Amino acid sequence: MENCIFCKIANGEIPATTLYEDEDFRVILDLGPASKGHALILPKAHAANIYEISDEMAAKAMVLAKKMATKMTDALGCDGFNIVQNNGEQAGQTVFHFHMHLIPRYKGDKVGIAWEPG
Ligand code: D5M
Repeated sequence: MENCIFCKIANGEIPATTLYEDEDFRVILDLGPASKGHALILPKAHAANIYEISDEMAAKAMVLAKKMATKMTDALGCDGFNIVQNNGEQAGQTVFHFHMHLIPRYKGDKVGIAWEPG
């Protein structure tokens, strides 16, 4: 989709720190991390949110989230993991290209996850 920053990042037109890539997804580090290692799963095909993404891609994204969380937990030695996915402005979505947040958690950390806007 034209003028979608996550389309451009996912398809390699704008640089980002890439942790993983395959034909359907790119996983990058979040520019404003909530914790060390905070990453985003970006599908290469545009879908604005959970309502638009195909069942096939939603299923693949979840399988990839499981793999990434497992590998990142080993690599980072974190103590827990949040997987967050926002849909719509009211739910805190700011970039309107479907993405999943992978947020490593560490003992004693304080992470402000926007369950409520503002
Ligand atoms: O999450 C959108 C997330 O995307 C938010 O954590 C910042 C991040 N972001 C925005 N622009 C970039 C770029 N250019 N690189 C990496 N990360 C980025 P949401 O769920 O929509 O609030």
